[in-house]
Amino acid sequence: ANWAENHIALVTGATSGFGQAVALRLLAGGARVIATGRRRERLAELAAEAGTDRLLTIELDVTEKDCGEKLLAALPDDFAGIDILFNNAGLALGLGPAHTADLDEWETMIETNISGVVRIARAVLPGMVERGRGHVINVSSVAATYPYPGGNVYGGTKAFVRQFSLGLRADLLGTPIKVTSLEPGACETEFSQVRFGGDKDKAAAVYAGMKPLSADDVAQTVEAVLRLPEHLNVNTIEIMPVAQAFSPFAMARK
Ligand code: NDP
Ligand code: 8X3
Repeated sequence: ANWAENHIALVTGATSGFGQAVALRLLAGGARVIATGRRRERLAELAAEAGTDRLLTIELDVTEKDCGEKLLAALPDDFAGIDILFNNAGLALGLGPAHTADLDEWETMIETNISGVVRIARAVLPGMVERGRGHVINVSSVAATYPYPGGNVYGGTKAFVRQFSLGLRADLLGTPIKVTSLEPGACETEFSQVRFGGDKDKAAAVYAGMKPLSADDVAQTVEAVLRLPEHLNVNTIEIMPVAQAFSPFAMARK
């Protein structure tokens, strides 16, 4: 039961979805967890639900350039030696074609999913290398590999996360630090509500009539990856609901 005892985990985007589920699983496994996100009231709810002083909640917006250093500077000693990073804060905005998309939405995705992931990784990695201990799990997506209409910049950001993760492995060779690119398919969280600007019906329609992954399915996968032997690195892990698969190429026919 105490598989995560003696670990200190930083989870970004812990106010909802995968991040919240992973934070709860890590806590259940005995870890100390730093749970972060922008929504203060959600962090308070998580703290109330967890009911343990092994949880530290900190408001953090990954679109702020110095968020990584600021976070590390704010950590009390008993949360300072982060050895698990669940680098997860991210979002999709819109599902329209590129030529009508909102440039501000594109830039927000790039700032959050690319710059945010990079900022947190850059802040946390030196300590992991110094202590000779750590596992970074960056949250990519099936959208990194398989393009779909309207996925344009979102898919591009997730392809970045995948390739960045593989590049980190190259740089960290010779250290015991692990890096994994986690690439899930359709999972019912607040993801589609955010993508569709809060339209709950449109979000629900994405998962209608099929069984999507749950946030805890993803957290269970993360736990499994974290529990593998020290000498084994999962470079990438792609998961989908059984009810999701691939399509033939689309053709524009006359
Ligand atoms: P949710 O919308 O449920 O959760 C997203 C989390 O990211 C929230 O906790 C949110 O917190 C946080 N977040 C967003 N923007 C920022 C920011 N600027 N600074 C800090 N935190 C931020 O969606 P998911 O749990 O589904 O998404 C988590 C990750 O998984 C994302 O990277 C997403 O792209 C990816 N993903 C999702 C899939 C799915 O089908 N659901 C499949 C594959 C990948 P707050 O708003 O409080 O800041
Ligand atoms: C989220 C999954 O298929 O909506 O990354 O892009 S998908």
